[in-house]
Amino acid sequence: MIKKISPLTRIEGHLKVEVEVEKGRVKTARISGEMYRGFENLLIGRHPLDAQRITQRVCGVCHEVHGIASSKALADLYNIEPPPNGKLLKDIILALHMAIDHILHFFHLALPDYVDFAAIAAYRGKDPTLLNLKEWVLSQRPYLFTKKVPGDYITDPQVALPLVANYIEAFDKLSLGASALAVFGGKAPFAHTVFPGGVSVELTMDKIAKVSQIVDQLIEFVKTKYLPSVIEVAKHYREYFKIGHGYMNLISYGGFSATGTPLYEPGVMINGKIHPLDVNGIVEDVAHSYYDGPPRSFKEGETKPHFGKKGAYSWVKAPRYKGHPMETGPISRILVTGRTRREFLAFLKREFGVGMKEAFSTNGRNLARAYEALLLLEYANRALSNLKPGESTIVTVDVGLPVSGRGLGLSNAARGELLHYIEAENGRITRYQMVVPSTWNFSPRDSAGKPGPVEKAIEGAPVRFKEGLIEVGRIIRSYDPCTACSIH
Ligand code: NFE
Ligand code: MG
Repeated sequence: MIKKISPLTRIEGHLKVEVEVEKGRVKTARISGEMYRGFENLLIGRHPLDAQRITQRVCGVCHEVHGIASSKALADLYNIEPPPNGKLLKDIILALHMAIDHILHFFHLALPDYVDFAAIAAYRGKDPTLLNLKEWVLSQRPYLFTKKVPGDYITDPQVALPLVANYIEAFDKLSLGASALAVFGGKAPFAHTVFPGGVSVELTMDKIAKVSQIVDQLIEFVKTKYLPSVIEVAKHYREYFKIGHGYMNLISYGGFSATGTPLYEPGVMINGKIHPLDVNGIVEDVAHSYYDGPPRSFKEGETKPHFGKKGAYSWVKAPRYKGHPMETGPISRILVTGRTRREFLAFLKREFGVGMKEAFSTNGRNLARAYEALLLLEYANRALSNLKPGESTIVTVDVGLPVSGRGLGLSNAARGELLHYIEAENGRITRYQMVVPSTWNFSPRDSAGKPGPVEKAIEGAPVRFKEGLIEVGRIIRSYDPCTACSIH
């Protein structure tokens, strides 16, 4: 029997999943990105610096990450290096953005898959915001809370109410985080101070103090609300350590190194074994995607759309590393890096008595994301204390320079590792290619017929409710899908 989710809600972009169900389990899955974007093509012929502004608009969820990745590719093209303050500020903006993106993912996008918000009807307290939500739920207006996919939701008010309260508080934390982003980014979303040579901000003690104070509040929220909420959900749904396994293949570019002690190391894990990263091993395959051409290195890639191509079923390309489908995300950075791998695995053992194999699961990914939010905010604090007010934050680029050459930017985003690549001739872009986290995770099959990482993770998933695919939905969401990004 073929069943589908289309569209998957609470994500950016248009994503469809079709599964073949046999004896109550998923046999095979196909994931389709359903809308062409064309950012790579529309950059051709433009001034290289336009790329940093335009690519930042690829997505409204991960709003800083493409700007920062592009600025790194452009710094390589122009052969410039930001001063220490400039590198620190880029790291701080990225870390702050990713931490609040993780909070948004868990509470506002994932939690409604686990908790029946109607439990708020039992609320007897005095908190005005919760009372407001109770009234809203009782009014039957909010589709999100009343018309749910059938499933095994948490309905016990004892468990549900604190989670719902944290869901509400998380909105305030997003706004708080955005106000810190605006201090160094000029505004949020879409920082307009980020340039190839650094960050154009006048660095003063009061700005550093303001951001630092917000980072402390976010750390408090992650420690006392976010991480405990994810742990609570994982304890309630222990079987999700066995659901959504996928390949044990991970890719990390390393990152957050401006303080001199990198938080993450570059590397790959293939079938559970770690190897050094070789960027030249990254190839994009379009056998089942709506584009023409053979599998090609990102350095030779192009984006020639061909809707309706025979055998194709997605606008997402299929990046492969030396032929392997690779998963990326907080879990890939954490498990590829020695120090964070040891610490995270010790945390999983302590809290749940599980190990490496169970880290590759729906719960494992959600826990890694919350764990990373804390790592990123603590890193942001270290980076803030390394800033030197009064010293330069930026070196400028001669925009009139008829630059020719190539530039590679390896960077990080909330959903995984992000690559931007530019080629220019006489001051005009001739090629621009992005290999984006959700492109790796949500890729379709490749020329060898190998399913993409999420397609693989869904195989074998239980389908326990006749109407709907709650288990499949939870697996997909543990990757924090962004179809806008994955197609770009
Ligand atoms: Ni549109 Fe994005 C992030 C990027 S996902 S969300 O994080 O890059 O691929
Ligand atoms: Mg691309």
